[in-house]
Amino acid sequence: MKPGFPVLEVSHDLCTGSVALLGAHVMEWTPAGQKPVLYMSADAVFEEGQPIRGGIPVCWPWFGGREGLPGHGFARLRFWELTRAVDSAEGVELEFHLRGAGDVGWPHAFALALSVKMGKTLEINLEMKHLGDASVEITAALHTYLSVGAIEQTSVHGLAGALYLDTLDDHQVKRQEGEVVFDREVDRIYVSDGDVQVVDQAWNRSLDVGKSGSRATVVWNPWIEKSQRLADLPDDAYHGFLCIEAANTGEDSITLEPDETHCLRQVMAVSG
Ligand code: TA6
Repeated sequence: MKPGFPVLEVSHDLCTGSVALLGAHVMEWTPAGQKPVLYMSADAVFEEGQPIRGGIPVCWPWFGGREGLPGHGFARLRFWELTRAVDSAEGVELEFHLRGAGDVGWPHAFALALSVKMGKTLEINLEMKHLGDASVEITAALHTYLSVGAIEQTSVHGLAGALYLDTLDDHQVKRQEGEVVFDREVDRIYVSDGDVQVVDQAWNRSLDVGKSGSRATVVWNPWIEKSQRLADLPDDAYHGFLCIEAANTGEDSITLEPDETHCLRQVMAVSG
């Protein structure tokens, strides 16, 4: 299904990619000579007001579900404005803005800026400025879907020993023993401000995922039953992706005073 709204296509010596104005949503990033790094569901829905299943959904001003409100906030459901596009030998830089005097479930003025630097690496910066007149608590995530050859032969390194909230087991606090591996649904909020490496044995490659402005890393794979339940995911989709999300959630929510800004950043590179 082709989007029914504007999508910026990037074609550069170092990579190809695309970014939708809906949600300033990075949909594709493929470094030259590589398989696509971002996963996009073959059953994704491209309609205003619907989240896109894949790429990098921007979850703001809340992460997760809220009664009667859109899951993961409204920012990914709004059309952003392209304010900057620069092509250079290092790649393409794009910047998008979303400003509002308030929105559904969020009666506060705000200004968001998302910058995308796409080349041999992919860097996403979400700058969130609170323009209201009292402090607010925000949760957010860059909800990145990464393509892998086979989830059963994929492991996430860099979280050994970290505490995490297991959202599938009553949000109990547990400690990660060894690398994160996948043989069931995984939906965990790790307490971590560090980088991780996704080791994809099937495609014989590793993805280095760094971040800043975040002390929570969400790791998600829907596994079989949830893949079958989600209408915008093929039944076997769990096999070919995982989410590694730079987040401010769990113990790492952000409190912003009026005119205060917070920046959430994620950087990806293919290594090995
Ligand atoms: O980041 C993990 C998660 O919160 C999962 O619980 C799952 O719901 C996923 O996000 C997808 O959320 P979405 O609203 O995009 O379907």
